[in-house]
Amino acid sequence: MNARVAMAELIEGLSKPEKMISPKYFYDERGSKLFEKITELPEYYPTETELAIMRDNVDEMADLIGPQASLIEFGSGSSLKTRILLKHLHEQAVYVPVDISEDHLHETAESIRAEFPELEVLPVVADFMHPFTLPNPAVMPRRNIVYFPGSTIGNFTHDAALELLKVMYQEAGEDGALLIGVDLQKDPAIIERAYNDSAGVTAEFNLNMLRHLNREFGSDFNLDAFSHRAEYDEDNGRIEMRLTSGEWQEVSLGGKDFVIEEDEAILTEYSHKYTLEGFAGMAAKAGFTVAEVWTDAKQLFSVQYCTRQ
Ligand code: AVJ
Repeated sequence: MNARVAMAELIEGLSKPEKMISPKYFYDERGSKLFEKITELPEYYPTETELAIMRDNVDEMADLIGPQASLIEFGSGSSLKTRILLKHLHEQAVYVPVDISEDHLHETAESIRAEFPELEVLPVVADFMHPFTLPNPAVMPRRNIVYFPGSTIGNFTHDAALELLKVMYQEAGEDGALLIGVDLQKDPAIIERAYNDSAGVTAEFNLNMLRHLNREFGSDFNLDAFSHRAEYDEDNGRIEMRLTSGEWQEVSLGGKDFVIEEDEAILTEYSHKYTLEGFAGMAAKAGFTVAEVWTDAKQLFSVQYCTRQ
């Protein structure tokens, strides 16, 4: 994303009645490391639960996907989950990671190539919120499988999530399918604990967003004044993460000044949790049928295989 567009978007968010900053600004180098640490926390159940679901069911997934598929990952994961899937696919044909960050993408592509020398890896630099052109592989794949692990879908409001599913529908093509990780609604106490860990890593991750903006966009947020909040909103089925300023401050960004009142909060992230019915309903609006759902014994998390209707 170009710097001028990013600046305009940041200014727009900070000009809203409730100030907000997109969760994509979490992920500078330090932020990515902090997220890694989050995934290893005892309270943060999504990563290890999804990984276990993949490990336990990957053979069945590979059978459903069939041979010579093109795996199109939205976001350049290079995660363990992706590797497990690639390892088990039958006659794996092509891996297409799609990401807006070129650096990250090429790093991913290189490490996947090193691990899977037979696999054709064709990275695409694109903003996957909008349709993009798929690369031409050496051997025509039998079908496209869009892969979207990690419950990243949770970051999007229901409207935006539906738009994204429509792009996935289009990229999957005629006989294609979607394999997606979706975090589930459950006892709010379990969810709130996952976003308010006792070691304070999530708080540090949240705060790092402002550190990132200060460095990259020349703003002057007083980091010391902010504290981390994460609350589960049961009506909307989502975690809402905020940074609350304990003091009045005036922040300048891109030539504009923003007043932050004492105890005013900036919204930094939504993390939506779904019921199985809720997700199926949204997927149906995008043209998908949920054909298979795998969960863990406690029904904390799901991986869902969706075919085009
Ligand atoms: C990467 C969006 C799936 O929502 O759980 C973790 C990000 N934020 N702890 C999530 C996150 C705070 C994470 N996602």
